[in-house]
Amino acid sequence: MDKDSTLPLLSAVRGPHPNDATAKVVALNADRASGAGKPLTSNTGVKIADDQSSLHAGQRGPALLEDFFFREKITHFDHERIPERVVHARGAAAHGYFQVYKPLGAYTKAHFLNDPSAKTPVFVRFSTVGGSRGSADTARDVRGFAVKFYTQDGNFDMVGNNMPVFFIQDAIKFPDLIHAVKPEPDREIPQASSAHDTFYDFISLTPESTHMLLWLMSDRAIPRSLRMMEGFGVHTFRLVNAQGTSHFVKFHWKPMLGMHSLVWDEAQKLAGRDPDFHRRDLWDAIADGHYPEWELGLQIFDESKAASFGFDVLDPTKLIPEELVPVQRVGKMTLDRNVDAYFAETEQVAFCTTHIVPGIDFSDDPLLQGRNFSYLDTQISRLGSPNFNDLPINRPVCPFSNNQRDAKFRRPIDVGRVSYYPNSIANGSPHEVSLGDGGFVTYPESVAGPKRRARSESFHDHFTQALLFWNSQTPAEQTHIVEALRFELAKVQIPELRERTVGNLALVDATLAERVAADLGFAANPARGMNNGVARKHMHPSPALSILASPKKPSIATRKVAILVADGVSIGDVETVGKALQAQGATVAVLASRLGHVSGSNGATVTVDYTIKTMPSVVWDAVFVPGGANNVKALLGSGDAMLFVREQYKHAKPIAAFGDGVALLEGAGIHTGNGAAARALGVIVGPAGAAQSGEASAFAEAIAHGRFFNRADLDAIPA
Ligand code: HDE
Repeated sequence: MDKDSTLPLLSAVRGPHPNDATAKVVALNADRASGAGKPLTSNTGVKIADDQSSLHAGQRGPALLEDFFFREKITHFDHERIPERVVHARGAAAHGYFQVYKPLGAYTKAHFLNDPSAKTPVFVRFSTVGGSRGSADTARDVRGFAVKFYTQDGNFDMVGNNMPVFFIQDAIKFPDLIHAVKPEPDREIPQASSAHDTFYDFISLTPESTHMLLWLMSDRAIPRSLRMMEGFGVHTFRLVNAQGTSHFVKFHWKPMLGMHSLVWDEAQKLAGRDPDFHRRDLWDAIADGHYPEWELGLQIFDESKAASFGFDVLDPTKLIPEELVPVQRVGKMTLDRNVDAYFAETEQVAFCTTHIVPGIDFSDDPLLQGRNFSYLDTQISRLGSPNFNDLPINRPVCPFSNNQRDAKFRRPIDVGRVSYYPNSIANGSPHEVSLGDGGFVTYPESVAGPKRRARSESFHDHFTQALLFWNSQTPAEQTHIVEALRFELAKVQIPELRERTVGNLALVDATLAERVAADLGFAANPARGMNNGVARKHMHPSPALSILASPKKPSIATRKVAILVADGVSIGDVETVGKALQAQGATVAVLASRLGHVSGSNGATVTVDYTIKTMPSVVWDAVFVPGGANNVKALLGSGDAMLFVREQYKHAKPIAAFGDGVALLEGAGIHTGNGAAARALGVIVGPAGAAQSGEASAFAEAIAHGRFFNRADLDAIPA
């Protein structure tokens, strides 16, 4: 490195709207406004000469009612909040596009699934479920994964989650579930956490939720990044082709970066250190040109195949193992543009499960049927009017016309005398459209039977798939589930709730229940669970349900690596490792106790990107400690640096140290002994001096691998 030079460590290609040029996106952007270079005016366009003082009588007298500038501004401000979403209040969103790989006409007539040349604009909002709008991103929770496709045939909203099943089978239980998980109503505690009595009271009395409870306690509930999680439509839907033939379908989103998760201690610390961790990660990745991508996956099957599964595909507490029906990857979604205005876009976007297009239809899943009522209703409450689809972020990009009129915030100025159909005064316009010309026709499914208020018997097996999920996890993931349950249940105050929950777990698997109970001071007892007498069946484990067993691309793209430095650092080490990792797409930054420059052992300097205090261990995927005797002496004397490497180790992250840098790891209690053994634990130790490229690539491999849960002594590390 040249004297005074800096590694261009933080690539910042933050250009405006890279896809502004495409016609469809321009349509979405039609309402974008900027005040740049323009005069300040009132909302009616009157130019404002003084925005610093309100109008008063005399020099020190009272305010005057006639101050229309002041009143307009304050009144607007007083009304700047709308009700937050009753669930999924905390979110982050981005624009992008979807492209299908090849026509899917055999299954669906939906245009956007048939034209590989079409880039269908999308808007995607990710969210947590339980917390309020200001809560932390890294809460243990389900993540919402809602995609609005602005297709030529109208908007299609795929309002999914990052887990393929749900807690309940019937929508009438949704208010109860949400009341139970939200802060308790008398004290409004705890925020964004399921670890409390009311949740476990409800959940343990609702054994159908046991499968989803295990997902919630798994690493799926603490994703490393919104860009590194799967998405699911959850319910069974229908695809309908031009001949009117229907197939069932389950929707999947597969992240191109593979799946990665946090560990629980890290997630909790992040909630304080950077409550915007996921939002920031998504924003920065897109701003830096690292566009997140997912492949759309479809599990397609027909009624007779569905009948052979041994569970009901209309039951949203069940999934279809990929080994039973493979996931076909049919297209790719790319998010390439951040929002301009959080409120106008992320807050005002209105997803409805009823927003479907010809070629897609509902199944009779009772949860989906209930959702089909709820979303339209909630948007009217949140956005104040049935005209919410007139908001720029919700408007279709295809033409639309009908006889709906008026209501609050009506935006179009409808022309003419006719607001009804049929009519002759407007020559029958706007007119109905036949099936052949793209009119939506509901799939004519036969229905029969008495009206009844009861669950189908085919919904009664609550534990088979919970066991499938448990058996499909790697040992490390099973341990995380056990630890999460112990954590949550130890926060529960009423002993009976703990025992009933563990009783349900015992109905899934005796070992699971015993391991959880071991820390809670009682013995697991299946008789305490909610056994409805339906025998649990055996299903073959499904490796696709495990994050760690799922195949990953060996990539370190967008992973964040910290280099800890102080005066006297070996610049050669910083360069070798920094450049090697950057060349593979990682984000590398230099951290020291203060901003500015540190001087290297050879007289050159390195620019410091962040202080260790402001960007602590939990926000990084890996750490490198370069050599340099004075460098390491200073770091050994820094509690922040010591905590940093300890936490990296405790959170199972890859660590590398060269030359004198190894002393910092040893000082922190990290075993660096036998090189090969340490390497297998994700600790890469290199020599002092120049020839370290082998170690640099071993470090990159360790970062691509992710976490090293094979470290046996994690609990002993004091961090
Ligand atoms: Fe939702 N859900 N939900 N939900 N849901 C809402 O709509 C509801 C369910 C999901 O980013 C609400 O606009 C009922 C399953 C996402 O804006 C509301 C039931 C799945 C989002 C609502 C469910 C979801 C919501 C609250 C049980 C995964 C956020 C605010 C029958 C497939 C969308 C709003 C966004 C939001 C109702 C269950 C996903 C109240 C009644 C299952 C991703 O309408």
